[in-house]
Amino acid sequence: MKKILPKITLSVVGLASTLMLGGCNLAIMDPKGTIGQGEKSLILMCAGAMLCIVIPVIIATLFVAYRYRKSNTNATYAPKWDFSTTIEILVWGIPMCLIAFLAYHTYVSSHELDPYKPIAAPADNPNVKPINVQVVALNWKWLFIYPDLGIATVNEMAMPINTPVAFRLTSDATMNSFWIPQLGSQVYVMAGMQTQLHLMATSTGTFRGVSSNYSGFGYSEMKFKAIATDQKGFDEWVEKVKASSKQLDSKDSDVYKHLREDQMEYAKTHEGNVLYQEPIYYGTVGHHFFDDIVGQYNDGHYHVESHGHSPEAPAQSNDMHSGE
Ligand SMILES: [Cu+2]
Repeated sequence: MKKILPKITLSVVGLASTLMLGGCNLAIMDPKGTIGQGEKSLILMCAGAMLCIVIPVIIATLFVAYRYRKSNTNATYAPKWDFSTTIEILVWGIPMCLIAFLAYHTYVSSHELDPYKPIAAPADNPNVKPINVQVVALNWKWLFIYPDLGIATVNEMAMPINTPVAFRLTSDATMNSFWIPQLGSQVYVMAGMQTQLHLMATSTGTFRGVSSNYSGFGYSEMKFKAIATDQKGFDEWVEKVKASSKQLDSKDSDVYKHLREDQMEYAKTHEGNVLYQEPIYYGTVGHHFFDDIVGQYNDGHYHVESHGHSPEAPAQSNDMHSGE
């Protein structure tokens, strides 16, 4: 025992420092937005609550094994013993309290951090309007459309800080998952479907955006930059994108077809060796671009049922999407 203890201490210290140093890369533990902050608190609270059971159980196990070892003749020897009300209350009562505690907080936070729930304007800036961003997952790249600004970008998006961002998301390729870890909540995208996400950055910076779904070869390289900046920086970014002479007119345009297909061709010739693609700016984008992309999978109908959180009145009565 005396020889084992220092070894255990060493490995615990080693493990703990690895975890803490690793924390530098754990983006969800370093949130830069309201939703990410809420998710971090929830993770820490749940882990803490569960450790309240795990740690005493480990200590009790070691204590019982040591105290009632064969060579200890001082410990009570009770071969006829078979029931203890105190132990029964402890081992059933405490976990039941914990499950009730976790259930309550899971329920409350599922509603509070619901990706479909619009984020209220911050208290110090109550008149700020949310900005709308439409996201389309393409093959190994992300397309961002700013419908109100008439611009689009690939693999780079920007948002002003302390301003809610309302995302509508879809895919024009395989199923995928959109995630900016430091801002919170990953959301799935699927061709012909629409999902929603609301995020708000509270500090400036350039955050990593990823495809967090195992969608196949090369998707770990499907990354984008999410730039959170002050209003002035955002306006400058918009001007920079608007200055681009590139256009995305419609989903049938050659520009879009090329954008959609080029890396598919690339994959065929390079056996899926997908490289990170540099951002592209489009100074103008056609009207209803996003809706047309959704609609092509739904006989032209772009109002897809949105799981009870309908953001706008139905545009069509005979929705194609009814198989749920
Ligand atoms: Cu659905």
